[in-house]
Amino acid sequence: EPSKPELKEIEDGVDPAQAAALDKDICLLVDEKDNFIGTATKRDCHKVGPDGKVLLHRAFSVFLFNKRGDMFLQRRSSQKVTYPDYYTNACCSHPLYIDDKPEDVVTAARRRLNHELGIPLDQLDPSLFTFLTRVHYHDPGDGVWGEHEIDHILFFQSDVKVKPNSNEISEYCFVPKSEFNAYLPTLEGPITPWFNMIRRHRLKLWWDNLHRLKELAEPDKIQKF
Ligand code: DMA
Ligand code: MN
Repeated sequence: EPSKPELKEIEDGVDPAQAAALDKDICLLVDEKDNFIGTATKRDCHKVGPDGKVLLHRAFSVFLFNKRGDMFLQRRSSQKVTYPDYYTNACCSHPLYIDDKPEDVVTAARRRLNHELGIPLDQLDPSLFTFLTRVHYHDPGDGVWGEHEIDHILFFQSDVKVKPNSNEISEYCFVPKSEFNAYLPTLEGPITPWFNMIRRHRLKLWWDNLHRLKELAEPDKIQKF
């Protein structure tokens, strides 16, 4: 029997690689205490409902520093479905439901640093990640695609080889701490809400203390800034 041709719907204005992830990636739904309570597609986790609400899911944000202490800053590509062309920290994404279980956050961070920044996995030693805290935030984005996450904040400091993926990142640089405050206002584009929140509330403290981050970690806390 001849196989039935498979009709693929093309979503208006959504890049094919990004669209594929919207249906393929299964994210982790959590309660307000970050307990895993179920799963939903990346698409369903980022659609803003008619009431302005977005499903609460688990995420991570990596802040990457080289050994001199300069921070990796990137611009999200125009192909990103959420927050295209926004400036932000090195790498954000979601731990997924893989092999019938929730993926560990550091495993997910290594997977995405490899995919987005092109960093070889053997340069991403899990012991070099510091899990600082968790941030619960909601942002309606463009009104169609938004965020509502418990975001696990990870710092990573090492001299790594980067080869950014242009489907994810359109611009990037390492910013020295002494130039950061003067540099930000010169960027011709918006800054993501989560990067802004961390920047306002914690970035200076953590950046000043890269050598003793473990002492500042509050992994049990879920902050609402
Ligand atoms: C989602 O990041 C996570 C946060 C903290 C906003 P993202 O939109 O960059 O995810 P992905 O790279 O998986 O599209
Ligand atoms: Mn998300």
